[in-house]
Amino acid sequence: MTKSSTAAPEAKGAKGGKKKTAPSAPKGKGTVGTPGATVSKELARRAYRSMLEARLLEEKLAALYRSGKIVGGVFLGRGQEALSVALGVHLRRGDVYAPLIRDQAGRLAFGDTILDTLRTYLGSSLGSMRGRDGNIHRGRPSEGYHAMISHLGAMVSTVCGGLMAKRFRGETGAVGATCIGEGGTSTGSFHEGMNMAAVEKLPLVVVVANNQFSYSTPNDRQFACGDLMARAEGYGVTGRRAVGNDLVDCLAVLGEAVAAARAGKGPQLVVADLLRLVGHGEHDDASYIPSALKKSPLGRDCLEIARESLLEHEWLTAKEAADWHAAVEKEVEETASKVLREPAPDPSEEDWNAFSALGRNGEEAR
Ligand SMILES: Cc1ncc(C[n+]2csc(CCOP(=O)(O)OP(=O)(O)O)c2C)c(N)n1
Ligand SMILES: [Mg+2]
Repeated sequence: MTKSSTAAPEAKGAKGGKKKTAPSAPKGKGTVGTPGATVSKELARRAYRSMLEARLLEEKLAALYRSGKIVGGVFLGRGQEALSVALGVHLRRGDVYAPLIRDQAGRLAFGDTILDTLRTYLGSSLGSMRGRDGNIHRGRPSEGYHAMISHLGAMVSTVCGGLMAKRFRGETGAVGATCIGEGGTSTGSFHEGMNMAAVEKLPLVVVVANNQFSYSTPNDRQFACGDLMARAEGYGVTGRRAVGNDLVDCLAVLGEAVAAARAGKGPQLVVADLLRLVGHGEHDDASYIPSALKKSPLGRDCLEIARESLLEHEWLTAKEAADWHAAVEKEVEETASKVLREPAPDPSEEDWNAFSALGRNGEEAR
């Protein structure tokens, strides 16, 4: 697969920042939209930084995969970082978050680190998964960061479960969120989770990243309803639309969705159109995606749009953009070199047991 690497932005220098009103989301059938929603400079900068980290980290993961250093599949979120980060950045400690395979940006915004990501992919025993899982099935459930079971709808239910548990414990103010592909919305799991969330009026935010393909299956072979927004009405939840490759719009729409869920307004379904700019996984050359689609506005790179938009708003200077790029690149390279030298798990010391919380000698497993 040919894939250009993310070029370092040119440093040109620009002025300081100010607060701007985000563009309102384009209106479509059933759209609630976000007229007048504001996005702060600080939020936009944090989001852009996480997008940049995700992009450069994933480029490194792709290179490590191609050089045979990563065992198993590698699934990347190139082109989907704006939407992903916009969800992660609006969540806070105590919330429940279940990212999927294209959510490296959201994960970093939620508090995951470049170090732990590399430790997981490279099978280091020092990572949070202790070298037992190769890629995206990682999380810290006790911190509300769910480890992915499947990309195809299962996580809507686990987030609902986390929110129900909080309700039973009398905890208030938390939001639960997950992202899903448009293909995943065709599954029974998605339907059951959404329906339960609607009936229970859970503070759930489900973001549909409509990247036009489910692996190689195009949307006209995936659903017949024309517009996924129509599903919100069917479930009896609020529907919103975001421009999937526009960071400022995603931040505004997701900000409203998360705030509405937190304020007790029930489940929020956000639908965003975009294009993944890589294959389904690094084993896939994505040759089934028509070049006309790649050249359409949908195929524009969200990282470039975000950078241009932050420069235009004077929320970021060109020098900062270049410095951030260099700093993140350095961090990724140095962290990868360090993790490549870390120990793999030792099978003779493993105490993992699928059916018991007790270790080999009867002591509580870690
Ligand atoms: C039950 C099941 N069938 C097939 C797969 C393989 N699979 C994983 S993701 C995927 C496509 C998902 O498409 P979509 O939901 O649109 O998400 P995207 O990959 O586009 O982000 C497929 C076929 C699977 N993991 N589980
Ligand atoms: Mg898809």
